[in-house]
Amino acid sequence: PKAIYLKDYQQPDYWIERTELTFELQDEYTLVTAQLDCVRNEQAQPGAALLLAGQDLELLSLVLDGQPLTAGQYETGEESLTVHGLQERSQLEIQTRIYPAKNTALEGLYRSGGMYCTQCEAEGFRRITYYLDRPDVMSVFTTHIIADAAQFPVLLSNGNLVADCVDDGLHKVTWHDPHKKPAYLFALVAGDLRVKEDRFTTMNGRDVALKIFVEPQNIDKTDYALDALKRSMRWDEETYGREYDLDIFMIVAVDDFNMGAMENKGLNIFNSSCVLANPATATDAAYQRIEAIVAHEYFHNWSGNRVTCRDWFQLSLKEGFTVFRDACFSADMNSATVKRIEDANIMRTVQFAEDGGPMAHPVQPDSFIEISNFYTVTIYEKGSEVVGMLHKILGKDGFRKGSDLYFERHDGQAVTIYDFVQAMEDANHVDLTLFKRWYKQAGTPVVTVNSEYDADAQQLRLTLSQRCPDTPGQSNKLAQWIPVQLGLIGADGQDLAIDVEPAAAWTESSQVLHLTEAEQTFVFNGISEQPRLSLFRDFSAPVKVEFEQSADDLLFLLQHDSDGFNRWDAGQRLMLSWISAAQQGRFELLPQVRDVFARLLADESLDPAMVSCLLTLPSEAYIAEFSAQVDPLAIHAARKQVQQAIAASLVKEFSACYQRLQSTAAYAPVPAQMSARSLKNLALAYWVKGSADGLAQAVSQYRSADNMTDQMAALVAVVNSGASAQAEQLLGDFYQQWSQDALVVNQWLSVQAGSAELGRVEFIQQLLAHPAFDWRNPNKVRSVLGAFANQALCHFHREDGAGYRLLADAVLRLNDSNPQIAARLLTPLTKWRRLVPELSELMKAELQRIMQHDALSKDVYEVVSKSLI
Ligand code: B3K
Ligand code: ZN
Repeated sequence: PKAIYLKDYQQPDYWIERTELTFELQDEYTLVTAQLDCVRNEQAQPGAALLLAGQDLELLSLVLDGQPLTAGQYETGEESLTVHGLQERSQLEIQTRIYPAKNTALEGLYRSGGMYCTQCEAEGFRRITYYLDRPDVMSVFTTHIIADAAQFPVLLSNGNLVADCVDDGLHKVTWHDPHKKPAYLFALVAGDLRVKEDRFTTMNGRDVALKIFVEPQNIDKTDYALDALKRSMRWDEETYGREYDLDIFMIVAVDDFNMGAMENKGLNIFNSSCVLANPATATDAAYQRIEAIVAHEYFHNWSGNRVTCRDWFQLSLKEGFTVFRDACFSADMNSATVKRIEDANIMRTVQFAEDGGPMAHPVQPDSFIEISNFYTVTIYEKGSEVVGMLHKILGKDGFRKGSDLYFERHDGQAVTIYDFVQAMEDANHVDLTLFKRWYKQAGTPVVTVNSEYDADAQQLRLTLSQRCPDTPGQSNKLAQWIPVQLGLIGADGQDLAIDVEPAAAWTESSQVLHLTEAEQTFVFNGISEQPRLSLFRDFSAPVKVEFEQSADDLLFLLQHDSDGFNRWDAGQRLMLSWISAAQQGRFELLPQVRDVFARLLADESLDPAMVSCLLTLPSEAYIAEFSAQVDPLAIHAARKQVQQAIAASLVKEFSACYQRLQSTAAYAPVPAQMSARSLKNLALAYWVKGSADGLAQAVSQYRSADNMTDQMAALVAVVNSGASAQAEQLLGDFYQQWSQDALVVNQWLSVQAGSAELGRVEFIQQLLAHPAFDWRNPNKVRSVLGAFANQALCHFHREDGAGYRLLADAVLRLNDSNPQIAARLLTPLTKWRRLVPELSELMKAELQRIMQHDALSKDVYEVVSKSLI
């Protein structure tokens, strides 16, 4: 397999102005006829050949400007079709045959249960017909679908429905999308689906029909997504001035789907796990995920669809920006601080790990072998953080001016990340040259902090220096523009007034200090007492910070910092220090710490979800990211010891907090209730570990719960308590109750597979053989193998390497049927270099075994080969 480089980008020789597709869905196969109105690019030579991409297609016929083509006038390659003899304007008609029922890769047109659906991003459209399958080729699409009327009462595509009839047992429809778009946004759905409908009136009075299509048994699970959709539409009008642009907006839920959802123009297709919910089957966390993903896909209508990417190296142009947009939406709908904590957690555990591993790449990569491998936390979450830093640097109004200019200037175009930055620069008259390094340099910058207080001069000198470690193919990195949001806190817990030199490095409105050089010293004047430093408030930059602060200072910040994010961060740093002390056999929970925790638990003025965050220990993966060499078994044991100590010393407080938050109100997925439940269930989890009463209460909550949040939290608490008889009983009951609901069964699989108590290798093998498991369904694969390898770390890292072997076997098995999922599953195996030597060798050996397999997919080949360099 060969790499593709950003530097080789060239416009295509032809554009496709109009695309007319006809799909004839038959039992065994589907016939696709494509009429393409091609126009030669002004930059191309007359007579240039037309080079189209195609994959797994049977070519039936080719007609150019009315003349059937014969050998010599075209050539087919492994994954291409070259056509000669085009004029400046020509019409090409291509007929192909495809086999959706055999399509297990879930890219292009495929069958999922009784329905057909598509996934075309990034390069799936070429599995439907030969095409200029690249995002800079934007075309107006008309789609005809013909299928058996009894089996397929619902036939959908992008845009507006312009014809619909039944003729001789065949259902025939035509959809027309007036907005030109790249092929990756094309979609088709066929099935026997029910629909939930609503309407939305846009800010300029346009009446939009909203429709969610689901399989009949799921029609009672659509309310929340519909509500989230309407809130998203309103929010985008209010926050970005962006209005929806078609008369209809559709969402379809599909069970077999490689990722969360897809923003096809006017016809979003969702993994059913990211859209379907009712109180009995979905947890609060699932509701929040649905809200975020519905918003994300909707927001793409402007950031992605109206303005799209020139090429796939610009992927973060739409993904980073759209994640930033959905994060702000979620922050506005729920607790902003809790949302920020969740996002920082993902950055620090998953993204920092990617940055420190063999797949590290910049937000705008230079090359790739398989684009599917680049839908990463770096492109998405770090991309969003970079946009967020622009927001901090330019301020809310400046950012909005920039986004207005961006949308206005580039509407209908396929552009680059730098076009986005240019709009921000032009609208604000600033020079962001230095800032752009965030897009080109991979790796997590490390900021070192030194401070000196001079009581006589009443000055604080703060020296910040930055460095960025080498990453594959990149060394000697330059300083980046790092916004450091900060506060100096006095003994009374109040922020001191800031008067800093150089004054130009400070932005008062956002309380941001601009670090732009490798090392800089800032002098704060008029500081009458030694202050405590609160740095990188609100996680103002995605960096690692080296800063020694005493346990006393951290405990103070945990209680008094006016910045909620840094209260949490101080607590996490304390907990990390305890866990590392426990690893060295010298941990003890100090009485003053215990008292602080007790006060937090009893403080009714605090947001319960926030208290829940404050008292949650860093995950094993998070701890690993903060360790020089990773010993997963030692981390597991140390964390458990700290957890046990907290549970044991605060039994009364946890039980009291739990009782206080018991509620008789009917379940609703609303912020206040969700917040209370999160603390209640955290208290329960600790209480269960601390006493037998807690266990009894968990069993009782399980039995009486009328919603999945409480039922699942109780189940998890019992499973994690180690009370194996009770756990087995409840898990059995749970399966009995829910065996008919695939999404709930997936939760049941993942609770077990991800559990330190249960997730042993032999048990995972049993789950893989369970009737509820199915290798063809990505959600099931993630629920068992993803949960095992990413959460049950003490079993995955078993000393004899059996956990690694299990995962490698699964990767090889999926390599043929679904390469995208196979490559995703590999991620935990790419981290071998950071492990203790014994485990490192075992893990590397599994990668080598995969590498030796012949017929590796591009997806798996890229990840394994890069991991072994
Ligand atoms: N744009 C899609 C992701 C497509 C992934 C293709 N392998 C979902 C999203 O980010 O909104
Ligand atoms: Zn997206």
